[in-house]
This record gives sequence, structure tokens and C-alpha cells, in this order.
Amino acid sequence: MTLIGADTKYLVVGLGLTGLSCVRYLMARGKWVSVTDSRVNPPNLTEVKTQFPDLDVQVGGFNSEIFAQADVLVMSPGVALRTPAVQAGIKAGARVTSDIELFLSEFTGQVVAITGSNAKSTVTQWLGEAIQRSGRKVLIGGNIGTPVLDAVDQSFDIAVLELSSFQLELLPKLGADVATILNVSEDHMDRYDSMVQYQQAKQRIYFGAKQALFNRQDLLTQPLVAPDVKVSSFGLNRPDLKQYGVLETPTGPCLALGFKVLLPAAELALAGRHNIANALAVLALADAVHNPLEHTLAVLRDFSGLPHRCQLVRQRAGVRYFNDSKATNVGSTLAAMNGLAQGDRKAIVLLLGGQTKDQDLGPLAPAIAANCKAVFVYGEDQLRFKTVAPEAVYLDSMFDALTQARTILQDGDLLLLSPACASFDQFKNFEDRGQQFTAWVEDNG
Ligand code: UMA
Ligand code: ADP
Repeated sequence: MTLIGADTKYLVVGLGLTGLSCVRYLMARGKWVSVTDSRVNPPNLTEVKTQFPDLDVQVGGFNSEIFAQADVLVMSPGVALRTPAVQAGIKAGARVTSDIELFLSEFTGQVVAITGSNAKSTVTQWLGEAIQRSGRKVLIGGNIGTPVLDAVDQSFDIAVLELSSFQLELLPKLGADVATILNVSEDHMDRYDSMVQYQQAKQRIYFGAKQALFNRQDLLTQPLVAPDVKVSSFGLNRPDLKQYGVLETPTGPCLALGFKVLLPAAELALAGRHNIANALAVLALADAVHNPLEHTLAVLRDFSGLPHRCQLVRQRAGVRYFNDSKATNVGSTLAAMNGLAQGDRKAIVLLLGGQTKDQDLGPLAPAIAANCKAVFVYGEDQLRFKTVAPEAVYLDSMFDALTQARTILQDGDLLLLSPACASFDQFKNFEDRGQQFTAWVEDNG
């Protein structure tokens, strides 16, 4: 079925960032569009009504009849396909699509597709900057926060796309020039029935890919599909020929391709072992799209990371304050504790909490026991942490937690906000949580 036919009726489902970009895109092409959102007052309602006063907008619930009348459902990633009204539309013959599929139907440049439970945004931005350094015009978009259709009318040589499992569910055959799953650990268990289902959504990134890159220390990332594509790997262990990895040398660990040393790990601006893995993925992906090595290496040395990812926001009286608000699952909080561990000294004062998304919190227990001087838990699902942090202090809000934590901080300690949870119970999103944490620390730290 053609996605952009003359008489096709499009129903844009969800009116967040994605929905707004889809409405703009379809309206600019003179299409028959309507839009629906189950919230009474979705984020972009006023904007859409002002920009497109004649547009049919249905809010405050999903009406199955409207879904059944559509030819194409243009889904937002946050709306699950199993939503009854969406299923009613599909049953009545509607085709499902997404902003990413519409974008790819017009985009003629190279496509790099990046997913994983953690590190997506870091690797996407890092790689995008490495390719920009070579003078190519790069679109950095997708789940990182820039809906791809907002950029569809500009010209780019290459698109570096961060794709969530939600976005991948909506893509029948992505066909990337190179695709990677960086890692898989539990997340979004409130949306998926099992880890297998979550992993299967991630595996869709390899559909139709010309090259696939996986993490050889994380078997769930290994391509289960498309055995005819060129497959390569990265990992923190010693690499085989033509694979990326770490070689131990007399002067310390080095990032390497096979036996060839490329860069001492100590020269990376980003700290932590997980960022060595991220840098290896950047090297491998850049190589796959023929980026000149000197430009990739230059950006590997310079890149100082995105905000809200283990970001040092203050250092005072010997105490370092880290904003890791983007740690929205257990895997990322473990990476933060490992990265900031101070040997045998339990120096981390950890702030945890929010919405746990039905994750198994179990893996936190040994890392907390080994590294944390104290733990403060707040937010909606706080009682779920009792089994992994029985001695923690339980409080209503992040600010209560900060106020109490401050009283025990000593020279050499690290105060770490790495919540392992979504923020939506008490904040607009992870950025808002990180900004409010940073503001508090600047005023009171
Ligand atoms: N909505 C409904 N009914 C529902 C669920 C949602 O009507 O059952 C509506 C909401 O009322 C809201 C709209 O859908 O108005 C929101 O749509 P959305 O949740 O798809 O969010 P967008 O604003 O379109 O942002 C999405 C991504 N959000 C999600 O996948 C949840 C953004 O990733 C992404 O940056 C953006 O598209 C551009 O591509 C954010 C995210 O949290 C960062 N991603 C998850 C993650 O990284 O863990 C997957
Ligand atoms: P994503 O876009 O997948 O959420 P980000 O790059 O925004 O990834 O990082 C999210 C969180 O994961 C941050 O707390 C960050 O410190 C952590 N993180 C970054 N790289 C890794 C990694 N390789 N493994 C585990 N956690 C990581």
C-alpha cells in the first residue's frame, strides 16, 4: 500500500512531539489528516489548533470508530499497538506507520540506526559529531528528541538515528546501511509481556540492514535475523581480527581494531568503563560509513558527553555531585555505580526512585552493598526498593532526599542522582528532574 496516496485518510495517533511533526508533514503535502489523543489536554493541542484551525482533532479518549475509518494509522511510539482502538483500526484494514517510516520513504542519504537499553543517545550524538567533523551534513534525530520529520525538508548526506524499541515495533523493514543494538537489559516491562518480547522489538533494527554491529559481551544484541548481512562486533575484551575491542598495553588499556591500537582509553574525555564500550561502538559505526579515522579519533578525544548522564555538576568541600537523571533503568544505574566506584571505600550517597516500570530491581542489591555509604529512596514506587536497599531512608520527594543526604556528606563522598526509574510521577521528564536536581545542588550543595 502506498503510504502517501491521493485519497488516503491518515489518523495521527498521539499529539506529542512525534504527532505534531507528523501533522505538519502530512498537512504540508495536502493530505487528508485527522488527529487523536487519549488525554484531555495533550501537550501540543493549542499549537495544532492555532496552526491548523480546520483540522479534525479528537481528544479525551480513543474512539474505535475513528480508528476503523482510517486508511493509515500514524502511530506515536508512546501508544502501544495493543491499545484496543488501534487494534480495531487494524482489524478494519488500516495500515500502521510511523514518522520514521514516512521519513525513510523520502530520505536518500545513508542511514545509521542505533538502539539499546542504554547508551543510545550518547553513541548517537558522539557518532553524529564524528561524522560532522569530516564535513558531511548529518541529521542526528529520532528518540534522542528531534522528530525526524521536522528535518525531512532539509538535505543531509547521512542520518544517525536513535531508535527506541517502541519506534522499532512500528517499522516493517528498516533497511539501514548499518544497524546496532548496543546492549539489552530490563526496561519497559510495563509495556512488554517478557524480556523476549522486548528483545524481539530491538532485533527489528537489523531487518534489511546492509551491516550489523553487535556487542559480543551481550548475547541478546547478536543478530538473530538477516544472516546474509555483514556482521561485526565490539566489546571490552580482546578483539579478533577486524573486530573492535580493548588491548592491554604496558601503558594501559587501548581501544583497538584487531591487533592495531587506535587510542589509549585514558585519552577519552568521558570517564567510566561503559563509555569505553560506547567509544568502541562509535569507532565501529564510523568505520562502517567510511568516516575518516582521524576525524573519529579527534571527536572521541573531545566529546564531553550529554547533560544528565553521569554529569559532574558541582564539586564543593571535597564532595562531588553527579546528575545522572537519564538513568531510567537498573542497567544505567549499575553503570553509574561501577563507573564512580572508589575501590574499597563506600563513597557513594545514592538517590533512587520514581516509576520502576515493573523492572526486576534485584541486580541493584550487590552494587549498593559494595559501593554505597547511604541510599535515599523517594517517589511513587519507593516501596519496591525495600528488598534491594532495606537500610535506605524512604522519603516522599527528591528534595526531601537531598535535604537529608546533605547532612551526612563528607570530604571524598559522591552524591549521585541515578534513579533507575522514569520521572513522570513527580517531574515533566528526565531533563526536568536533572535540572531541578542541579538547581538544588547549586543553591544548597
Ligand atoms: N498518548 C495517548 N495515548 C496513550 C499514550 C500516549 O494519547 O495511550 C499520547 C499522549 O497523551 C501524548 C502523546 O501520545 O500527547 C505522546 O506521544 P509519545 O509518548 O509517543 O511521545 P512523543 O512526545 O511523541 O515523544 C516520542 C518519544 N517518547 C516515547 O517514546 C515515550 C520521545 O522519546 C522521542 O524523543 C520523540 O518521540 C521524538 O522521536 C522519549 C522517551 O522517553 C525521550 N523515549 C523512551 C525511552 O527513551 O525510554 C522510549
Ligand atoms: P539512552 O538514550 O539509551 O537512554 P543515554 O546515552 O542517554 O542512553 O544514557 C542513559 C543512561 O545510561 C545514563 O545514565 C548513562 O550514564 C548510562 N549509560 C551510558 N552508556 C551506558 C552503557 N554502555 N551501559 C550502561 N549504561 C550506560
